[in-house]
Amino acid sequence: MPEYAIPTMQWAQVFEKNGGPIEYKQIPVPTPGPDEILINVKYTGVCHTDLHAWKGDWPLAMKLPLVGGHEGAGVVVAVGELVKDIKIGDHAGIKWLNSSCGQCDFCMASDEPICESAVLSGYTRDGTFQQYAVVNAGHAARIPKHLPLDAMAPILCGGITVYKALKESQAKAGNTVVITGAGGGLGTLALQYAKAMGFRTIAVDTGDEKAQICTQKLGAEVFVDFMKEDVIESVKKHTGGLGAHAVILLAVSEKPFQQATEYCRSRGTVVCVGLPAGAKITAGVFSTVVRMLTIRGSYVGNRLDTQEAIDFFARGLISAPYKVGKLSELPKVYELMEKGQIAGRYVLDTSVCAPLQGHERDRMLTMS
Ligand code: 8ID
Ligand code: ZN
Repeated sequence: MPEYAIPTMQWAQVFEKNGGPIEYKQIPVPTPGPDEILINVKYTGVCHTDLHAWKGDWPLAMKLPLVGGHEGAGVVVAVGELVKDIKIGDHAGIKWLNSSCGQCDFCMASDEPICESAVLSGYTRDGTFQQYAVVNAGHAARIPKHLPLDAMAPILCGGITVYKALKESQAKAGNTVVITGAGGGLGTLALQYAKAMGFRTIAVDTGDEKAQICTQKLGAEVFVDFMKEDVIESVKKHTGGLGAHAVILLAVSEKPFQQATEYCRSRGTVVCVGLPAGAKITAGVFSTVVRMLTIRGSYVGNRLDTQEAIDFFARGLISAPYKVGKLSELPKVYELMEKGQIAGRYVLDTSVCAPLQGHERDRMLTMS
């Protein structure tokens, strides 16, 4: 078993209050409890959830000060005394679910994301925007050693979440699924999982770069630009007038949540995944009843969804775009994300941490 020298201090991105400065600084390395492991995070994805957490725009209490992040892929460097099946040197991942009670009705039914005592990485517990992070061993994702950890990181929230949502959609091979927010982190992965699962896809987002990626690289048959086109009419036109069999709502905007039932086919399913602050989903009761529509929420995935999502990736079926930056660049990533300017995911390399240079320090201050 290889031994790793674990430092006492490490680099992290920390904020003390919602919307306040994000400080890139050195903090102590955490110690794992008896049923936990310590992971040397090599890469962490930046999910829009992390931006919601920094802003504090959800009705859900969080830890402060906080190290955000919940898509961390790395190497196990310490294991608690009760952990038997994970060894030092293994590759493992940290996802949104950091632990759950294991005893409630939901946990017993493998529905641990809705456990009321769930601990959330980068929200109620420090997450992956640091070089060393702790996770409950039972909830750590097992990552086969031959898989690249940078491409793996976005699978740990984005991949699992969209794979689960596609399963919840009840779509069958050959059905058409609309992905709104298709050019973003979750959306680009959703197009790839949908393709691998045998679904046809219509991508809804905006801009030439996202249009090109969605149709040329990710398998969408049609791209609908929500800034230029009437989404309801376009989807109906491309589905023979009946609408799509399912809609996966990933956009961080309320409007698509208001429109979705109008272009979902009778008997179809609308799956809410994106979490725009304060948004509501509305649908006419009459049409929901007489068209037998299903509207449901889908929230990350359980441990089996996790391993299945990783397995799709391991079999070479999932290739979504991502850019790699440094952990120190997190505020810049939030700026780009807020403007909708990231096609795919931004992944941060946590191994190249060093004190900030003058111009980088100025940039951090503009975010406060
Ligand atoms: O378990 C869950 N339910 C879960 C898990 C992970 C993430 C939910 N989320 C939530 C996040 O908190 C966030 O609210 O899913 C949402 C999307 O996360 P993301 O994919 O990480 O965000 P992004 O990369 O910024 O992509 C958002 C895309 O939506 C597009 C943007 O152009 C961007 O490409 N978009 C917007 I904003 N408005 C749109 C509209 N009206 C739109 N696309 C279509 N129509
Ligand atoms: Zn996420």
